[in-house]
Amino acid sequence: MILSRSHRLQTYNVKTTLECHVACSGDDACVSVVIEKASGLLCHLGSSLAASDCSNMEAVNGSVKFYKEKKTKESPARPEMCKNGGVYSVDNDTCQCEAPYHGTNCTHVYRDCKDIGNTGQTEKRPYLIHPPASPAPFPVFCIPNLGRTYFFQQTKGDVDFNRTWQEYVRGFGQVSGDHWLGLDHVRHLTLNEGKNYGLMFALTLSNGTKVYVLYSDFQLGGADTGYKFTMNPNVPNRPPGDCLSPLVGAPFSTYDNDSDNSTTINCAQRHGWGWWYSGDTCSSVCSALGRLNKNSDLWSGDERDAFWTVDSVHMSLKAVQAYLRVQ
Ligand SMILES: [Ca+2]
Repeated sequence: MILSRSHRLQTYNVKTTLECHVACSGDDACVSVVIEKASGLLCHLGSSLAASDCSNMEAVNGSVKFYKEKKTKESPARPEMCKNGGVYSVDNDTCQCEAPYHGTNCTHVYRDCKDIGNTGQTEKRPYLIHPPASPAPFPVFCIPNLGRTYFFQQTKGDVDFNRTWQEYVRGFGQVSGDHWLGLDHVRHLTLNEGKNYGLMFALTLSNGTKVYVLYSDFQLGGADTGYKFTMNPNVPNRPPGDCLSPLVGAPFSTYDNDSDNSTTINCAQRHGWGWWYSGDTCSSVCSALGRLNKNSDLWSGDERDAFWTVDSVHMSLKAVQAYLRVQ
């Protein structure tokens, strides 16, 4: 049997079967080949998938030894198939997707930096992501191969964290530098279906020591809860300066939105940054967002300065990063 004439594009004499497959791959319309052994080898390029429909075949004298289908693309990349702003490229017959979309038809979306890492990208830089719960895409700083999506970072000390409620909700600073991603964005990230996130603090004490504190199953509530967070209460090895455990169930506070459960103190105003404060002690074991101090190992005692409590000693901070990573 060979392909019926209406499904035959070209017929060549070839010396090897390989030559026939090469001819097919060079012809955009070719989706199958039938190689007929006659006096020599006849190569029929076909426009149909011969294997799946025998009505395309007809009997002839001689023997068809085999045919092989050309592997079809995952999905046709025609202009109308490029979704979400993707642009069809005639040159390489693909959709050029606009971030945060990717895939053959630009229908897949990066939900976090882990998704970006899964595509093989490794460059540390800002990327656009779009968790489905978010009404729009937004930029985040990523370390893709480690799956890190930054929540906030303070390394230069050039961004003032004494901000309003609205700024803490929406985010501030540039994600390529010191910044706060925003409570709404983090909330939407932690709603990503099928993903559980750990929240990691990576701290550089002013004496050069690095301290890492990991909280698993971190989940941020929405505006209706005051952005309270939950997490796994079993913090491994009780890390130095377990900052968050005492604050589970506390709503977020800023100087203009005091929910710190103290009737006498406005903790955010006193310290100069927004945080989950609780009670008259405010934030007694850590200050990730206070002013950095690169010159003194020990905390100055000024409540506006950053510190982390390690072995009951308040240590100065010269850098702090916090990121979410898929568990
Ligand atoms: Ca108060």
